[in-house]
Amino acid sequence: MADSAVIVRGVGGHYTLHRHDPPFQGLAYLRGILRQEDIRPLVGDRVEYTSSQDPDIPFVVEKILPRKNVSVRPAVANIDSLIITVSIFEPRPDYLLIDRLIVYARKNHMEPLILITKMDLAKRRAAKRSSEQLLENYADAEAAIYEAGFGEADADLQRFKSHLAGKTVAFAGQSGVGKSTKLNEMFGELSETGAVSEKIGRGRHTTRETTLYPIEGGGYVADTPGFSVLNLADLDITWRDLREGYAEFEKASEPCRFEDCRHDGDMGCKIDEMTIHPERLARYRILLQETDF
Ligand SMILES: Nc1nc2c(ncn2[C@@H]2O[C@H](COP(=O)(O)OP(=O)(O)OP(=O)(O)O)[C@@H](O)[C@H]2O)c(=O)[nH]1
Ligand SMILES: [Mg+2]
Ligand SMILES: [Zn+2]
Repeated sequence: MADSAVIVRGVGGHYTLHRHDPPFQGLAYLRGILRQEDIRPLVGDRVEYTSSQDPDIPFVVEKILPRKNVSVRPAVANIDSLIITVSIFEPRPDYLLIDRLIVYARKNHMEPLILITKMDLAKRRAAKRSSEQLLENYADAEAAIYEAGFGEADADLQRFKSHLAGKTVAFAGQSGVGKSTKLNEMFGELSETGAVSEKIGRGRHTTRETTLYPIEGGGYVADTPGFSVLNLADLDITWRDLREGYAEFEKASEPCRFEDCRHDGDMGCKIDEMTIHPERLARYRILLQETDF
């Protein structure tokens, strides 16, 4: 009889399995047949496992259950929400990256969420402008926006945490925006409960591997290596996927009626700066060039 669990970590062919209810955690290797089939198990995969004869690695993964979705960068399966993390200061927001991640999340049936960090630095004029510009750009993008920072500026973090309860969520965003820091602030107590065997890397330690941390009360959160390069064509995103990634186009009071319209300034197209924030529209048109099919 095989039980099921979730892969929360994979290093050198060894996988840590976890289940919330009934509680279970253990180390497993992969059944040979799965290795031959060249299936690469991912963190987030739901698997069936049995006991092994090996006391050091007491379990065997027998089967990988069907995936809801797979994110490539970070490599995680079955993500419910993608936390697009952006800081208002060092590094400054990479708007094209945010736009790409929203499209990517929509296409892969993940809920896009925007977490704005370093709000405590909003007393600097440039940082404050960044936070305003973010809110303006994404006001109608149908991605919930939360603001967090050190000290009093982290008012939203607990509200954000409740939003995530029971879900499998992954942080994405440039290196240095505070993904590991916010994860620690929200779920830091995890490392003390013994739910995970090691402490989540803090502050200046750059994250190198993707690990899933069980969240108290159900769900998982993935800390991931930071990344800043993401090309839409590499992610199999077509121009139609791109267009569908923009809630603004659908919500327009005067929607474009052309079925095959790229909203690229074509004759008769109703999409313009009144439909969507001008900067977001300009970037959409840049991203169209990335989807060359
Ligand atoms: N002022 C301020 N600094 C922050 C905040 N959040 C994170 N930082 C700092 O930003 C730096 C980078 O934070 P990390 O959490 O390591 O960033 P990361 O996104 O995990 O980076 P990678 O793992 O490299 O992708 C650290 O020095 C943090 O202390 C914040 O809300 N306010
Ligand atoms: Mg990190
Ligand atoms: Zn159009």
